[in-house]
Amino acid sequence: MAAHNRAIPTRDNVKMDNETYTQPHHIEDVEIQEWLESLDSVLESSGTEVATEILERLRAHATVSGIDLPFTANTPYANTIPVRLEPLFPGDQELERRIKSLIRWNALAMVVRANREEHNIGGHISTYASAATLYEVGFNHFFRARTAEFEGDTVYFQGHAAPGIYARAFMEGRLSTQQLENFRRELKPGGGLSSYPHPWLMPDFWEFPTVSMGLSPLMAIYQARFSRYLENRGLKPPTDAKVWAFLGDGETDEPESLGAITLASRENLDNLIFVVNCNLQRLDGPVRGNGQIIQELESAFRGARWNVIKVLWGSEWDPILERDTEGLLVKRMGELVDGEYQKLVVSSGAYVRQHFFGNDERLLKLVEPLPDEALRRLRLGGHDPRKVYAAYKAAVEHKGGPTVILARTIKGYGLGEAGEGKNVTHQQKKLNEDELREFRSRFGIPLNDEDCATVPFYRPAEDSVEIQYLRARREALGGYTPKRSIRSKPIAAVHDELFKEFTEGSDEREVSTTMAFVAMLRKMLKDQEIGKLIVPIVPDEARTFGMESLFRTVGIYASGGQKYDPVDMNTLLLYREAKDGQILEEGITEAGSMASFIAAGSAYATHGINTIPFFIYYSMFGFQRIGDFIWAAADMRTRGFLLGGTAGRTTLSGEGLQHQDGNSHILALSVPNLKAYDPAFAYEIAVIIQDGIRRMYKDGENWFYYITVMNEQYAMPPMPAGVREGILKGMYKYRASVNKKAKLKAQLFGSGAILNEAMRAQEILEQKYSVAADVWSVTSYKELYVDAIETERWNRLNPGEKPRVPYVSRCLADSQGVLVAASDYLKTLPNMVAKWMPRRLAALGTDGFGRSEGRTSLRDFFEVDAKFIVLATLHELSADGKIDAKVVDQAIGDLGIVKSKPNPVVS
Ligand SMILES: Cc1ncc(C[n+]2csc(CCOP(=O)(O)OP(=O)(O)O)c2C)c(N)n1
Ligand SMILES: [Mg+2]
Repeated sequence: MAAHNRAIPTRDNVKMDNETYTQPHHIEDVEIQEWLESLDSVLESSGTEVATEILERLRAHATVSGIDLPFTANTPYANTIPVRLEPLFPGDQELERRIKSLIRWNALAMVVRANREEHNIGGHISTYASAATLYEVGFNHFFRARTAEFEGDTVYFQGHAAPGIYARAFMEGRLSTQQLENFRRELKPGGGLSSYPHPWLMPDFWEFPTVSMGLSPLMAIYQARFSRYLENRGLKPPTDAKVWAFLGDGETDEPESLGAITLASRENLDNLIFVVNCNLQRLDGPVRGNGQIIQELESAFRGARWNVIKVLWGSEWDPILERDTEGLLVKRMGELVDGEYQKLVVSSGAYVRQHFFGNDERLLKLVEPLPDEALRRLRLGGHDPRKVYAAYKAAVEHKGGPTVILARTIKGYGLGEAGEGKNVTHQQKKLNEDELREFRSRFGIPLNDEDCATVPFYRPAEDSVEIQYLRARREALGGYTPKRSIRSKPIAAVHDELFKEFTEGSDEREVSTTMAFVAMLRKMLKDQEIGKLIVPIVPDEARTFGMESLFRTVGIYASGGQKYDPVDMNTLLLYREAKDGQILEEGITEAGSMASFIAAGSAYATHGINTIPFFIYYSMFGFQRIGDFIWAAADMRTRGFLLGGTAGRTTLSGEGLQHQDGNSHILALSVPNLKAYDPAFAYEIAVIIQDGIRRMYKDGENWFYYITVMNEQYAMPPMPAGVREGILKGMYKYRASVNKKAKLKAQLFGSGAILNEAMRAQEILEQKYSVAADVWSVTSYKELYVDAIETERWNRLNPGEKPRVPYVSRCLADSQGVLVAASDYLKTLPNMVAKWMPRRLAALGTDGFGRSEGRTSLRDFFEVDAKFIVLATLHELSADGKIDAKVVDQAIGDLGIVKSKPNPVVS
């Protein structure tokens, strides 16, 4: 029967259950009662292990006897931890409640005041309102700070709960009234607080950007795994530090949120704890109005072998549940869909009695002694510190795998008419005076009516019991959190020797820039100082980039070691996995690989270790696919190298439109602290990487790098003298024309593998058309652009001073002739610096969809090969009146260009 297979109760099977239930059930009940009682007695006399064994045997027996038991990964809609196993709450619950209430008030005040000050400045009240207990139990009892002796726990805070985290830091005396006053107004004198957790904007406070939903759960998983990687590789001692990730229930709909949960269990990450704030609502309305998000998540996580702890009902429910010897109440709890639960939140006690308990006389009886008001105030688990404490304690003590806590809460808890449980609550930013007073009274904030109206921030005196208690708790846990600090020491060496070999050329041997990079990586891995710090990351693409020899030399990280003899054991390039393996072979997940890159590239702060990640991937699956993770990496001040492999729309042959990347350098423009390079030669890469390591890991600058590498093979020339600065700044003259007498002149700009096309064009132009052309290698249009706009800005702000000249203009100041640029990326890349060039620029590029074709045909199709560079040059000369248009027309024929060919931009 279909209904049998449902793990989650829906209206249909609820109805079915009810029908079964309304049949004469007397005998059935007695029987059930007997079974339950015998289980209870086993539990009492022999404990849970024996009871589990019996149930498992019973299940097996049932299957053998032909009973088709429905599969379910769900447990009943009840707390996972039974009352009898609840630990004692170790804190002063009343005092903690008072502190929490004050934090609630200040968080609310921050948002309300900000929006009074400036209409629509935004901010969120209801997310923190629902999560306050979840955080406060953590702050008072669990989150250990980073200290000199202990690395500390890592906490990913739900982005929209930021006001609550600020309000706590205010109570701790870490943030001033003025800073709170300037919430979301960072440009105010004295600074303000950023809307959400942004390490870029508050580098001493926030560690992890979390507000783009779905990123933090995935980052947290890889963070926890990276911690183990550091331990297994001997880079840090093993600790019991935890990674906590707080997420919204709505957030779990992002594919990234649940996308890597099997990695966490596969890797036995018992250092990882997810806390899902299940307020059953998202921005627009219920997360699963017609279903149950908690049960859905439970089955997903249990299916992925996580330890799932449901915290659904508060202590007030315990005595009622205890009276319910028949299990009717738990059954009823599992019947409601979330839309109904949400309705109960906003309803009166009488409504709850009638609509929740009212469908069965026996249920009504259970709550008969309770007045309506008490029914309305039956707390949910996520608002009960005792229940939350029990769950957290169980989570930190759990061994062998990750834990997820599904905590039921109310969105906008305590806002009453102003939004508690209402669909509009996410957007609530303004409370009127009555609503403020009600909130004040409900949480016992010591403010009179008049003061209340001005929504002041409230912090008890330094010597008050509240502040003393809060400080003492944090002291016991090592200090304050969140707090970001750079804990690593800069590296020492400059590594000239390491890179020298790559500046000497390949002696006519044809190699690709990818091969050159891999050779550099191999060499870096052997270096005394940085070797062990290198973290190579690949998404199942090592063979694509010729990195398989590294499997043998440094090994693939496998937390449990290699449990089998690899099929290629006796070969040189065997697939070697090891507990201390260095390569993070992530499998086919660019998002996961990027999360590893972020963990490794921010370890200088999180762990105080200068790990240097090199993440190499198909360039098309980088910015385009996981751009938001790259943006988060930037926010986090992540350091390291992204290598866009098989780059270039015409350099990657055969693969067609989903692989051929002509976009990534355009997308890289948008990341402010990213340096993006499109190098042509091995020595250029060597210069960029060496300088990058110096800047990031020696001088502590907050950059990260994007370098495209290609698989077209050609001889790598030795490095000419004096080009180092030009490589880093974005361009240098690579090969000047030897023809000093020619009247016709041109400057050709090439990048990446297309530089070779520019050089071929140079030869054709000299030999066939008497044009003396200089060839420039443009390693980074982004660097040229950023320098130019900065220079322009300086000039604008310093009108009386001698104007500065952008680097690109300086390079070309004495140049002669027409200007033609060609790259394997969109035409806009060279065009964006055209205005700082001394004359008009003709830009060739690869706008349009890729094609499955060979390199030669692709370059012809996209019009970026030598002949099109020649044509563009001649056309520019003709436009300048230097040659006749007929020469150009003739050249089209001579060069073999077909005028009627399709337009690559739109075909
Ligand atoms: C990727 C992404 N999409 C959309 C949003 C906009 N957004 C912010 S909060 C929110 C609803 C959050 O609901 P939930 O995750 O349940 O958190 P709650 O506030 O209920 O705890 C949405 C859609 C976002 N921040 N990130
Ligand atoms: Mg929610």
